[in-house]
Amino acid sequence: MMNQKTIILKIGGSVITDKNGELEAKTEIINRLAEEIKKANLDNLLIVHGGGSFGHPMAKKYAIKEGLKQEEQKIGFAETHHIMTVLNGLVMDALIWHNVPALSVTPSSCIIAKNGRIHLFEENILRKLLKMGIAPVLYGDTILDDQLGFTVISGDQIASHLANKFGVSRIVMGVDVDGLFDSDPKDTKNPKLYDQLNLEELESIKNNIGTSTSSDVTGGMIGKVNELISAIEQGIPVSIVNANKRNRVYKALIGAKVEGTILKKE
Ligand code: IP8
Repeated sequence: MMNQKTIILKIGGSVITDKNGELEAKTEIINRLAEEIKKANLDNLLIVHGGGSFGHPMAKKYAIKEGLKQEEQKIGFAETHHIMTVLNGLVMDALIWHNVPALSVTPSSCIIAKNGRIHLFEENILRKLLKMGIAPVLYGDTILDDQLGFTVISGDQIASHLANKFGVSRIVMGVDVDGLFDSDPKDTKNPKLYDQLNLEELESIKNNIGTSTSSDVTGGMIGKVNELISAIEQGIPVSIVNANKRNRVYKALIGAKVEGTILKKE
């Protein structure tokens, strides 16, 4: 048995990479987040990160999410996975450098999808690591799919799936904006930040949520919210905070009051 309920931290790809560039990691931010994770000192943490300018452009170029249709996509499948291991390596470097006991768990080696949704997940390793106080680190990845041949799954889908399976206490989403706004904060002047939304409210404002990360093959902010709904329905609260701003992830991890949006069932 795990001592305390697990907390999931999902770090957005747009936080740890420059989405305007190609294969540009933001190593200073990765290091600062590793420092905040160390400072939070949790022995029940599971970390998931996104793909940003590493995974998405390549997944798009080879249409990996849509599945295997042509021979030429196979190298794209392999390359997209590989480039995600490179980004993951940078995250792991920072975590280990900051003395966080963390172990990379490769999604393509423990998950099989069916029509783009997680179908089989070998979770024993994650459970054992968590029991030992070692943080498993997963990421959005290219994985095999029983129907499509292969596909892409987002870190959000992994986070939400594990939240439901493990009955976690909460999910912290580190993104590149202050939380959920009534309009796209990257395109609008004076957007209003929601500090708390219940499921009903979330459903009613969903269409106004910004699509500024539409270069994502996995759906940007709307995709994120849609993935999280099943976890919120299970009563798992989700805090969305700006990971670009110092100590917001730290505060959310330790459960302190912090600027951002909390999504709750009621
Ligand atoms: O950034 C997608 O993960 P996400 C990963 O969490 C790839 O949506 C391979 C594009």
